[in-house]
Formats: sequence, structure tokens, C-alpha cells
Amino acid sequence: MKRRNFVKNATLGSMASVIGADIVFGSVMPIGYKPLALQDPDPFKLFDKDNEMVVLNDKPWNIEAKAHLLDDKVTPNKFMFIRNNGLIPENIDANKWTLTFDGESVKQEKTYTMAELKSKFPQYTYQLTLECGGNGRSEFDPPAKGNQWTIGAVSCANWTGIRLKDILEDVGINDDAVYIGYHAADSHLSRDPEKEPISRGAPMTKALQEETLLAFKMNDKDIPLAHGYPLRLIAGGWPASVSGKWVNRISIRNKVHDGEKMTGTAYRVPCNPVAPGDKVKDEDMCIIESMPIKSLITHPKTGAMINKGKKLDIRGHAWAGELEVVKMEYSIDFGSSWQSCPIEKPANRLAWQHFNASIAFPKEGYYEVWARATDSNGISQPMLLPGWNPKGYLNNACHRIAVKVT
Ligand SMILES: Nc1nc2c(c(=O)[nH]1)N[C@H]1C(S)=C(S)[C@@H](COP(=O)(O)O)O[C@H]1N2
Ligand SMILES: [Mo]
Repeated sequence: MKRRNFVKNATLGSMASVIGADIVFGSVMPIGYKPLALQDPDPFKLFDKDNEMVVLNDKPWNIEAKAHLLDDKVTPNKFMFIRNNGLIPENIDANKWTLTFDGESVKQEKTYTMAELKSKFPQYTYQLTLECGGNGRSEFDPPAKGNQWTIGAVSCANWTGIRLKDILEDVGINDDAVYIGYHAADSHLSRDPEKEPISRGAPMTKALQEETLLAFKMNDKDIPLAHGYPLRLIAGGWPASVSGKWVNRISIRNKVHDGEKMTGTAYRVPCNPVAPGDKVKDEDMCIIESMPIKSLITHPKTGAMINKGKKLDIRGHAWAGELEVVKMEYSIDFGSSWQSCPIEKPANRLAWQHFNASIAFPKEGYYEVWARATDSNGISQPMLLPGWNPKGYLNNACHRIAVKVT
């Protein structure tokens, strides 16, 4: 055998093992050709996600879960949605990572290394609910542009890091500080270094909350690259866009932060209700802060079949932005009547809460189980769509699953 063929055969074998099947006509495949199966990165392998996760977009990567994948009390990485506005930073060296504080309202610009952040400040771990403001967008009519999230752009993982308020105290901020804005290492889709894909923030009151973290661990390990390695802001209960990934600079602003996707219509809803399809002026759009009351049935999967006379056990999670969920109900008659079921206390503030119920059905046939949560202000989820808004944010309609009793 000639040396050249030997190399080729070895390569064929290794390609076949990556593909997981014999390349049947491999002997006539042009030398140097890369089979399609190897050309596109496999997002499930690339990001360590479960095969059942749904890819909505690959430039940039946007991946969501299905309801039944979110059954865990604490969301593992493989079921956590990914929402990127730009390109994930490459070649990160955590040892060289720094975080700089600047802005109009900083006493003095200051930069910390990762080692300083980890050694100088006490560390805390919280379970924090992160939901994309656009979760549920796919249901709005007229439709809104953007990723057509169904129900899976939400997670609740364990986040470990230092409190932003502790570090802000060390930095020193002026009395006129009203907002923080993050800047990060991801690049704009155009790769124009002058442009940022996203630079959002939060008012000082949110920045100074105990649960607002600069996190370096997710579920006890280094944060996965797609979720903001090596350092990320976490502001649970608010649109997850506030939780900047790959954060390397935080500006202390003397006005509402005006970074990318803070202004115009981005992550804003009409200050007052509008009719579906209405045009809304920028100045009549208000920044989304605490996310609305919502819940998800994570077991069983929609389409469940049970035998007549058997009860159906359901379970899931409910969350309410800055508030607590105080009541959980389900309906099997399209919302005509509701039964209460137990809702657990949150592991900590801003963590989602778990519910369960055992449901009896009167006779054979098709049913839907609808779940409805109520927050500590007495506000419940709408049964179907909430008020329409131009960008399709904040769809907190009751989650529904189909069940057949046979
Ligand atoms: N630097 C940076 N941070 C970011 C984003 C981004 O594109 N770049 N996307 C934001 C949005 S819109 C959401 S919903 C969350 C998604 O977090 P996840 O991908 O870890 O689930 O990250 C936020 N933080
Ligand atoms: Mo988002």
C-alpha cells in the first residue's frame, strides 16, 4: 500500500467514527474533501446540549428547551437555552481576564483581575431564574420579528459569584449614580469592533440587590462558554438580557444606560396597552423590568396517554420576577373551573418554585391540562395571550398540555 493511501484510509476511518457510520463510497470521495456531516459544527456537541434541544438560529446561536426537558428543579447545562445576539468570544484566557469599572458616576476607574475578584470578596450561591424577554414570542399575532421562542427560553441554575454591591462599594460610586451598564467580549455579527452586539443594564436598586451577582460558576463548575465564561452578570427575575455574559466592563451611569439594545423598542413594551398591530412611538415604549408571573408543566410531556380510572401526576415550576408565587391552580375544562395545588417555597428569592398535582378525569376522552400561577400582588397568568406588543415580549399565557384518557 502506498503511503498516500494509507494516510487517506486512516483519515476515512477517523471521519467514519466521528460520523458514527461507515462512509460507504469513501474510497471514491475526493481527497481532502470534508463530508457535510463534519462541516457544520454539531451544536449539541459544541455546547454540550441534549439532542432534544431545538436550534432556532445558528448565526448567532439561539437554542431552546422543550417543556419536558426543564423538569429538573435546578436546570443542568444540557437543558439550558442559549440566547446570543452576537458571536461567542474566541480564545478566552481566564487568567488574563479583567473587569473594569468606569462611567460618569464612578469615583475612580478601577480594574480587577479574576483572581482579585475571587479572593477579595465573599462568594454566594443562589438559584436564579433567567427568562428571555422574548420567550413565548411565537404565539403573537400579528407576529413579531426575532427568534420565535416557544416556551423554552427559561432556566433556573445555581449561580456562584460575588455580589455586585460588594464590589461597587470597593470601587466607590458617586451619589448621582442611577444605572449600571455592562460591556462584554462577544463580537457584533458584522465583526465590526466598533459595534457591540448588546450592552444592557439595570437601575442601581437592582444592581445593589443581594442576589445580583458577578458569577464565575454555574452549577458548581466554571460557567460553560456559551453562557458567559469566565465572568457573567446575573440579575435573576429580570429579562435575561440584563444578565450580561462575558462581561469585562461595567459602566456606572448618571442616567439610564444607553448601550446597544437599551434604547428604541428593544426590550421595551408599550407603556400603555395598544391594539394588535398598532405602531408605537419610541417614547411610548417602557423598559421591561421585573418579569411577569408564569409557570410551566414539565411532566408529563404534552400528548400523554393514561388509562381510564388512573390519576395523572403533573409537576412543574412557577416564577414571578421579583415577586413570589403564592398560588398554583390547574384546570381540565379549558379554564371554566380551577383546582388549587401545592406550590413550594423558593430555594431563595428569585428562584423558581415547584408545584405538583394528582388529577382525576371524569371519563374517557381528550383533555387539556392548563396551569395558572398567581403572584404575591394577586396577579395571575392570562389564560391565553397577554396584551400584544410590537416586539413580542412577555408572553406569560398559561402553559397547556394535551392528555388522552383511554
Ligand atoms: N454579552 C452578552 N450577554 C448576553 C447576551 C448576548 O448576546 N451577549 N444575550 C442576552 C440575552 S437576550 C439573554 S436572554 C441571556 C441568555 O442567557 P443564556 O444564553 O445563558 O441562556 O443572555 C443575555 N446576555
Ligand atoms: Mo433575551
